[in-house]
Amino acid sequence: MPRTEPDVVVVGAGFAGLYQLYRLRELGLTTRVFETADGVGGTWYWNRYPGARCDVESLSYSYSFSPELEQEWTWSEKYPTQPEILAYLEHVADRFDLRRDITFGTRVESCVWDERTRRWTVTTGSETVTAQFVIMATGCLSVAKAPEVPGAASFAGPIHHTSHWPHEGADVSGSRLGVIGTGSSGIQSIPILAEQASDTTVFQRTPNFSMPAGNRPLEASEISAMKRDYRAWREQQRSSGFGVPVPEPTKSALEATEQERNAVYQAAWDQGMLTAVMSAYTDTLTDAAANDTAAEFVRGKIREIVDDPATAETLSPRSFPIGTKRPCLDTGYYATFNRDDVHLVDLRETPLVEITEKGVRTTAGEYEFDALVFATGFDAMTGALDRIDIRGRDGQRLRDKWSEGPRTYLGLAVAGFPNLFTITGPSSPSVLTNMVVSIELHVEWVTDMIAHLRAQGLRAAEPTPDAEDEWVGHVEEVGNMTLYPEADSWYMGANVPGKPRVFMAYIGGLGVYRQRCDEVAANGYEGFELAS
Ligand code: NA7
Repeated sequence: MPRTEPDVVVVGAGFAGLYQLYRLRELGLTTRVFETADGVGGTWYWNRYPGARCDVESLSYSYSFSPELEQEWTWSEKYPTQPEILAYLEHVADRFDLRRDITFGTRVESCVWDERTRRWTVTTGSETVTAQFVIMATGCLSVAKAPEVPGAASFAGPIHHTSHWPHEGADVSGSRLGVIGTGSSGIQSIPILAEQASDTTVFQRTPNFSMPAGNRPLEASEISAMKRDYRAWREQQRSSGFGVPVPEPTKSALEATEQERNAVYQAAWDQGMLTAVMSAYTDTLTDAAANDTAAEFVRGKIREIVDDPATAETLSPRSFPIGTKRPCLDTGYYATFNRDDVHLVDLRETPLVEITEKGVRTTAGEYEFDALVFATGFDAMTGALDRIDIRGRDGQRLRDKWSEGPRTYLGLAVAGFPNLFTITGPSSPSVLTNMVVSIELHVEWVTDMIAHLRAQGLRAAEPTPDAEDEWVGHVEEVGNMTLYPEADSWYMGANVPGKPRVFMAYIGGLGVYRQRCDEVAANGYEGFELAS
């Protein structure tokens, strides 16, 4: 029988939830994991659209905690596909016998702190359990959002959201297809969808910077070299800025001649790596003029690839600095617009008005389709937490506390919400890094803290308001030293109407952040109030 009074409840069974369960079990704690989906995988369970891939290389985007797992799993391509990542996570769940503590098909509806018992009451649709600790492994990109226009229910054909793609696949062959959204999901799927559909129209609100992924099968020799050197590589990952070791730039873009710069950017472009162009110089993310040299290089590439100059210009981002919205890696995205059966609609010129029975209406008129794809992204970072009724001390609701933007200590814990931890929570490096490395950091840190509390006979831990204020201020200060706040990005909450405009990630670097977390622990969990 599953326990109704486990030591810990973990919400979510993606990369974070699975590893958290593994660690807690190692500590000898009883754990219940609740997962909305019918299987493990989190993001990689839901995002099954054609072309879905991670944009961090396979050999880096995997757990480091088990050298045996590293040796026995073999990735097939430079960038892993969604089915391969999901197969990996299913393998992890089976290998470590994790499923027996996971309740699938179950959404957590509320978590309420009881000061008297120092326990959380967690309610799902079907049961109520109490636990000493609640760990939110709910993911940063797990609540999908639709375009904010009326009428979707009236459309006569199918509408597929990229993040809820049908498990059996969606056959768009021979269809007139409309796609709304040109973020990573749109950019990855549009080239494949356009090959299947008879005619494809892409509705673009903001053009994005994208670079060729240069995806390819992995050579046996590079796999064995990595398997040989995995330990050293993992160490470098852990101390790197983004969770992917890259050479640190030493020079300002403005100190280089245009010719030098273009050679450097070309090499970065050819490398097919997400951060290569942005990390070629020291000041790309902090100085507008330096940034524009990289942005202009990519715009030049768009002009080279796209035959029609007007289409190339529409596809060229000009409203935000490169890197301040998540850039994309693609396979043939810009060239897709050279096809006669692919059309681009600029929603800045002619905004969306509504979805109709026949298709999509903009201010320029109605477009008729047989099927629609919404590649319109997520209520990121806070969306999943906001949807659970989380009430801390004195009945305070987390969503009320965060009404002006998320406030956390280290992105890990929240003042007023004892024994609640957020894996890759807002104001941690999370989405600016290789997520698996950030997840491992948080899971290990939280597990160590719980072990410390139990060893000391302590029952509760909670950040002090001062520690939280200091961290929130620091995250903002570091963010303001960069160009990130200039973009209307999901990092800023700007893609969701009415959401407070706050930079929700920590850009100080993963290695620096790790040191800070380690220091906090070494100083007896400085900034936390520990209670018996
Ligand atoms: P993104 O990156 O948030 O992209 C969503 C796209 O949908 C983007 O082009 C949006 O335009 C567009 N969008 C969203 N709402 C609307 C409305 N109402 N009207 C028109 N266009 C709209 O989500 P993805 O799923 O592509 O990628 C998410 C992350 O997954 C990605 O960053 C990687 O980290 C992996 P906008 O730019 O807001 O003007």
